[in-house]
Amino acid sequence: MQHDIWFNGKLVPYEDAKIHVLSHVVHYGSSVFEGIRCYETKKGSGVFRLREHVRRLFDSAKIYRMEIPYSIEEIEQAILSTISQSGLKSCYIRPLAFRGMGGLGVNPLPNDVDTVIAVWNWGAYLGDGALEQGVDVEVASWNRMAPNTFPSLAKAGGNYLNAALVKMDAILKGYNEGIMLSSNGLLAEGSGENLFLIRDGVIYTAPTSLSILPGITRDSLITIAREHGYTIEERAIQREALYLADELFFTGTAAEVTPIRTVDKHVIGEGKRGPITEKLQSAFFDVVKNGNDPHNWLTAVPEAVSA
Ligand code: PPE
Repeated sequence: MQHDIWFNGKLVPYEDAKIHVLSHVVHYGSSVFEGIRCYETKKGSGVFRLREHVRRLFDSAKIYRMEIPYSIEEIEQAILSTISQSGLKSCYIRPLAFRGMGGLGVNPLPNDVDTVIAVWNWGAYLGDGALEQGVDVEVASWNRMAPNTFPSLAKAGGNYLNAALVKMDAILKGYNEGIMLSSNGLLAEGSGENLFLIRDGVIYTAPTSLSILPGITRDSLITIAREHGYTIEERAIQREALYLADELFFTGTAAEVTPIRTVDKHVIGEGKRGPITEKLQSAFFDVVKNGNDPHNWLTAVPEAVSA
């Protein structure tokens, strides 16, 4: 089903949410966006880490000198009402701010900033069965952007041209996903996920200084892992450590917590979801499915008021 889209302050029917072909974003990728999930928990529908996602949207916009003409609170409310009006109990939420009309040419400063919020159903991101069985991945031949080229703290549309190269190569070779190295050859992240590595009971993940997106699921998993008594080290990791890992998994809003079973055809651990991954994954799903939420990570979605 196609749901109404919030477009510059108003909900409009799906078919009417259109932009002009001469919008700046179409030519230069000048957008910033978020991916957020709303879960149907046993205690009602809740949006996972709404404040953190909306804050990252504003951070991304700030980096690109894009002024979103709404406050953080207004965008949060707009997200909640877009979900309510859709009637969806669980969904993926895509807020996006982009440079619209105002003339072409690289300089985006004269162009309007338009803001939209869309919601839809999005199942397992890396394929059916991925959450239980794990996925097969390769190390991508494309690197993550180098520092001071494209800002990686911004979740910007243009960054995903690089991600799309990685994803297309992986799919065409029969893998589910590609893992990118940083410009100096150290482990970074997947095309749309952060990466965790486990060896001898210690959990490792790349620091944000290696040009990764500061993932909100990553942050949640770090919190959960520490609460379960694990040591987590954010540090530079060499490529070959992937092949020697006991367990590997991806995190992301769309990917949630997805185990990795092979990398470049090296079998990781037992070639299936490992025990620590399973423990952390079920702790994550206990929050978003069962609604056991000690950190207040979920924001309740108000029931739609029928007119
Ligand atoms: N790294 C990248 C490059 C990335 O795109 C995402 C999210 C993450 C890490 C994880 O971040 P977080 O969602 O805050 O935990 N990728 C989004 C877009 C996926 C897409 O195909 O579009 C997402 O998961 O929503």
